[in-house]
Amino acid sequence: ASAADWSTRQIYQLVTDRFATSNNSATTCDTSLRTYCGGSWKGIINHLDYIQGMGFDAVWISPVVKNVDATPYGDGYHGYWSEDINTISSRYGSTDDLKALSNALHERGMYLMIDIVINHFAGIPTNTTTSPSNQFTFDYSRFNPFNMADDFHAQCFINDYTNQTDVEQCWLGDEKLPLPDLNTEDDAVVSALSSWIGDLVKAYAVDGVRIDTVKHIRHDFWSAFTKSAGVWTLGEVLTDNATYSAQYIGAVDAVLDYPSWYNLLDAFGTSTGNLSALTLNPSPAALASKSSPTSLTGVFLENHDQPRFASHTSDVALIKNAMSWVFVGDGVPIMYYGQEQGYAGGADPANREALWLSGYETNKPLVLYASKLTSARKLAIAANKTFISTPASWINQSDPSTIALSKPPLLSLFTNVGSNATSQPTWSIPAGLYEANTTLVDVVSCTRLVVGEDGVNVTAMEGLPKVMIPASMLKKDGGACPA
Ligand code: ABC
Ligand code: CA
Repeated sequence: ASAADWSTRQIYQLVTDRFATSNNSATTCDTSLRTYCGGSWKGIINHLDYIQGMGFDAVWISPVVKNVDATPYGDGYHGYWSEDINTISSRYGSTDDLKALSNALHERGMYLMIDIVINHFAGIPTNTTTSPSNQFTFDYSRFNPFNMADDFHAQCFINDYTNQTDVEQCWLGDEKLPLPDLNTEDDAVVSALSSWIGDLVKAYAVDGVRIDTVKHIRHDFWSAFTKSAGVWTLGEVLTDNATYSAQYIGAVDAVLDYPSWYNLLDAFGTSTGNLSALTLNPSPAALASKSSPTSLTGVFLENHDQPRFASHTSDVALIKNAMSWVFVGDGVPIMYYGQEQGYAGGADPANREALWLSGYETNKPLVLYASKLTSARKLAIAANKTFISTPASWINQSDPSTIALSKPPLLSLFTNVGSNATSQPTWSIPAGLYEANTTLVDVVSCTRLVVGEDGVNVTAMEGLPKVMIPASMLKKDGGACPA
C-alpha cells in the first residue's frame, strides 16, 4: 500500500509476544524477566475483532525474524535482536501462521505493517574485550546471511551522538550484548538487504514497513531500500529535534513523529505542563515541506521503548487530552497496545505487559475513548475530501492552559488543567471557522452547541478535551455519538 493508502488509516501497534496467546491461555508474564511470555500470530488472528472494534484498520507487529535468546538481558522476545533474517521466528508460529495473519487482516480490509531491523544483528561475544582495539568475536555461523566479520563495521560503541559518522558506523548495545553494526557501506551487504526486504514484503503480502534505527544508517542508503520494499515505509529516528528528523522524510516515506512526542509529554504529562511546546514547535512533516504533510509522520503517544503515558500521570483528563491529539491532527495515528486497558508500565521492559491479563475487556473507559477518536477521524475523512491534505492549524487562545487545533471539519480543544482543577477554562472559537448556526457535537461528551455570528465560547468540563464536528456529519450508526 502507498502513502496515500496509509494516510487515512489508524494503526494499532503491538508486541507479538505480549498481545495474545494461541489458545487464550492466561499465563502469567513477569516483564522484568525479559523472556518470552507466549504470544503468537494465531493469537493476534483470534483477537482481530478486539482491534477492529476500536476502529483500527492497520496492525503494526513487532519484528518477525529469528532472534538471539538467553543473553545477559534475557531473550529476544521483542524481536529487535536479529540473528537470522532469513528465518521466521518459530516463537510466534509458523510461516503459514504469519501468512494467515496477513490474509485475515486483508479479509477485513485491514493492513499489515511489519517492523524490521537492518542496522544491526545481536550476538553474545565469544571473547571478552579489554581495550577498544581488541575486537569482539562472535560465532558468525549463527548469523544469516551476514556470517563474516567483514559484513559488519569495525567495533566501536556509539559514544558521541552528535557525531553522525559515529551514529552510523559505531555499534548500539553494550559489552554484555553488543549489536554488531552491519557494514552498509559495502555493496554486497546493501544489495542483499534490498532483495531481502522485497522478498519479505512479497512473501507475506505486507502493506507497510516500520523501519528500526533509521538514523543509524547513512541517509543515501534509504531510497533504494525503500524502493525495493515497494510499500509505505515508516522510519524510527529517535530524536527530539524536528529539523534532524525531517531530513529523513523522503529517504524513507515517513518518520515516527518523535519530536512531537516530546512536546506532547511536556504539554500533558502534568497539570503544570507547557502547552506551547506543541503549538510553537513545527513537526518534522511541517519542516519537510512536502505536498502531503499528513502521511509523512506516524503520530503516537506511547510505544515499546518509552515509559507509558499513564506512568507519568494517572489523571484521566490529561490522558484523554494527550490521546486525542494523536488522532485529530496531521499524520497517521498510532496507538500502542495496552493503553486502552489503562496499562501504566514504566521504562522498558515494564512497558511490555501481557495484554491477556486484561481480559481484553471492551467496556473499559479508554477502549471506549479510543473508539470515539477513531470514529471522529473517520467521520472527518468521509465528510471532507481535503481533510487529509489540509494541514492542521492552531487557533490562538488567550488562556495559557488551553490550545485549539483546527483541521476542518474537526476542531479540537485541549487543556492541561487536569481533572481536579477548581475552575474550568474557556476556549473561544472565532467567527469564520464554521458558518453561523452550525450545530457542533463534541464527540467526547456528545454534547452540542450552536455557533453564533461571532463564533462561540466553550467551557471545559472536568478538564476534558473536546473534539468537535458539525452534527450533520454524524452517521446514524456512526458510533461517536448518536446522530
Ligand atoms: C535492553 C533492555 C534495556 C537496557 C538495554 C541495554 O537493553 O531492555 O532495559 O537498558 C531493543 C530492545 C530493547 C533493548 C535494546 C538494546 O534492543 O527492544 O529492549 O534494551 O539491546 C530501536 C527500537 C528498540 C530496539 C532497538 C535496537 C532500536 O525501537 O526497541 O531495542 O534494535 C537508540 C536508537 C533507537 C533505538 C533505541 C533503543 O536506542 O537510536 O533507534 N530504538 C538518545 C539517542 C537515541 C537512542 C536513545 C536511547 O538515546 O539519541 O538514538 O536511541 O538510548 C532526547 C534526545 C534523544 C535521546 C533521548 C534519550 O533524549 O533528543 O536523541 O536519545 O532528548
Ligand atoms: Ca549503522
